[in-house]
Amino acid sequence: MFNTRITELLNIKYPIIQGGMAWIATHKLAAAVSNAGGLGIIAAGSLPGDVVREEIRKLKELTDKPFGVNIMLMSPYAEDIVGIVCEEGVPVVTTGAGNPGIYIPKLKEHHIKVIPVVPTVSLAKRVERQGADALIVEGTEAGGHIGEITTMALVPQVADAVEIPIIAAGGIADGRGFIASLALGAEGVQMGTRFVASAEADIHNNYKEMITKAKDRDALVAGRSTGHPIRVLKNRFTKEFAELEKTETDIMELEKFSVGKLKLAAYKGDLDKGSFMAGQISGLINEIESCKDIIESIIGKGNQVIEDLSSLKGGDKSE
Ligand code: TUI
Repeated sequence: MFNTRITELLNIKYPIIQGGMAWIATHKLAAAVSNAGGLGIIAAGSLPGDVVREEIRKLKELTDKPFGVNIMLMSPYAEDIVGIVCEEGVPVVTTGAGNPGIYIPKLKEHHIKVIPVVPTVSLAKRVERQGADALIVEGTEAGGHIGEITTMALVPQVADAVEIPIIAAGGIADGRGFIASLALGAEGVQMGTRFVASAEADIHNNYKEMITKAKDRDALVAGRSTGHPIRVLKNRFTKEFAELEKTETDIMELEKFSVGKLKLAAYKGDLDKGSFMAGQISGLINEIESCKDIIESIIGKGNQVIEDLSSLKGGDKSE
């Protein structure tokens, strides 16, 4: 049942990984996903090392299943976090927002499985050469910091370009997206937005409701002019940010305007000033469910989709 190189590599029941969303992916969410048979991830985001170490220890009290830590490479603490995951015996590291190449040798020495997020074929090939164990291939449909290529176009191109197993991300929230990803050559999926709108996500309820109420066109891209585009749900913050971007405001000012706004969304649920990062698939998500229900319904619906598709099989038009 959906046993792939990813379930084998990570020693998990289902090939479903939780995204490492800064300020959202705490030990509570990660434990719920790991206990439901997926891979839960703690997001280091821009947290200092001692806080991340505590999160790892709290997670270990809640699960004996495999889990991971996401290292956001633009964080000033990225190098410290690499040291901490090595000391704490973390089994899996995912990385985002940069090339993790310089850290891979140390992580591998500590027998940590390294799975970078890549938004292009060229970076996929480079990190494979540098020793990555698998890749998370993330399309522009995703929430937060994004690349430019869609999941549909990027996943098969990376699948053809590398030997290591790949996990599709960006725009996936149900059994149809799961099976589509496998059809494109992925051996697992990573979901962020779907798990933000879960019962166990330890964030303000307004964030979850922003997602369940969102429609197909509500997840916009802000900050293209800064070189760090982020996908975020439309609100007063995105409107004011877009207006600032049209003016001569320099990049440092723009970055300053957005710093801290994600925390404001996650902790305070500030509907006007918060930055509610979320993917284009928000429009598909209408209910807050437990991580166990989310995962089991994806697997159940996935089996159903395969069955339905198999009736299309065959090429003899005369039948
Ligand atoms: O990292 C993410 N999503 C994030 S990180 C984040 S915190 C943040 N906030 C404001 C500005 C910037 C970051 C919020 N959401 N997803 C994984 C991801 N990684 N998406 C795209 C990339 C990526 C981009 C460029 C990975 C590597 C990369 O490499 C460039 C290079 O150095 O070659």
